[in-house]
Amino acid sequence: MLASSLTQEQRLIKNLVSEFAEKEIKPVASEIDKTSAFPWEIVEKLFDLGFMGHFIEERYGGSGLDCLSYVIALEEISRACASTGTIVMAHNSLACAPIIDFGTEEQKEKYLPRMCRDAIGCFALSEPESGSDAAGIKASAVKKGGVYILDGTKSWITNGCEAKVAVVFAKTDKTKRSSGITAFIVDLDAPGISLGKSESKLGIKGTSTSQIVFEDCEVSASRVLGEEGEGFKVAMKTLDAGRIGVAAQAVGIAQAVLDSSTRYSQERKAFGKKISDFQGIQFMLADMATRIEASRLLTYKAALMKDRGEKYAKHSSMAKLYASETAMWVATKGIQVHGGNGYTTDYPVERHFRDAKITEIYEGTSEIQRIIIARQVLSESL
Ligand code: COS
Repeated sequence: MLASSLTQEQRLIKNLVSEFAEKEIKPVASEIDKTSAFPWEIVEKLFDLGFMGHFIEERYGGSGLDCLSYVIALEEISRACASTGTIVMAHNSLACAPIIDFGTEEQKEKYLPRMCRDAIGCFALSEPESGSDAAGIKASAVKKGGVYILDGTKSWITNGCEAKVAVVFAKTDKTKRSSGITAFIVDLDAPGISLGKSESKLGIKGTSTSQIVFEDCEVSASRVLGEEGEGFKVAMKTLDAGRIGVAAQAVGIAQAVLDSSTRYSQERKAFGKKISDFQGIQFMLADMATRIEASRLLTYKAALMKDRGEKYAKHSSMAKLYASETAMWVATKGIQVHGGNGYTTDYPVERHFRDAKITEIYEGTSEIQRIIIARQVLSESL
């Protein structure tokens, strides 16, 4: 997918986001990382620009845009600041998207206008003892008349501290694994909800990652998202799409490393010449650029398949797996190009290195992506 084959709208979005990211996000990215401060000012501007309601139809106040323009925007945002990319992604891919895809008209009218105006969303699936094994969650939702009583602790919730709305997964039938899970839309200011442990992380430090604790929390039966017992499929389909976003974020982080490494190699001198004149450095830059382009193409392909209504789960996992491992590889090489300087906080590559790591973990580890891809490959050969 060459830039020239993007639609005019997609090219416009690329230019708009890249200009915004360069001017407003990149200059403060290092400070966000150092202070671990949630970038409220930037997020408010992203709401105003329509990027927090990317997929939400215009009739609810959103931008009604496609997945390809989403990955283009996310790459540019994450290239400037991976923390901001994560906040945008958790909100759009994991909180808004399942409401768009599985919500009733009443649920959409109640939540989507707020979620493209100012209400940040989050996705509460993982638990202290259940990450990769999503069907093993223990949180329970017991039906009593017209309400469900939610109990349990959700862990690693991106945007957990700032979110107003959560898509929460709980067992409505504890005797079953995946088919006993139901998804709910939950207002986080309801009684019986509190924040638990807040994580201190290696990277994406401008994001909050916290536990959300539910104790005798009443949720109306009208907030069931999809059908009772269908929550696991809601989660899996949401993650199938969400992983394309993580791939785009990884491409953005890797591109930032390449930008920085290319610039550095043309400024830094050793043995009387610029280090970019040495083949050892040139080969690293060439390999970085090639792997990034391959990751971008896989990501664009998965996004296009989704936009065209084709089956895309295998391609989304392939894009996420390859782009995230590329980001980590590129970040390691980028530090090598920078030498001792790359190991210090004077240069941004050490931040990119720390930020890249999460893309191999969240929304399904690299090992989970390999399981999903292998299952598909094996079933296609039957
Ligand atoms: N879309 C729709 N349905 C899906 C699906 C998908 N992508 N993946 C699985 N299902 C369905 C299966 O078809 C099966 O349905 P039936 O019971 O009707 O046959 C059901 O869900 C159970 O599937 P499966 O047996 O494959 O579940 P597993 O427990 O083996 O788990 C993996 C599958 C490992 C893929 C899943 O647990 C997973 O993705 N884990 C990672 C979770 C994750 O990304 N966590 C991060 C949280 S957000 S930071």
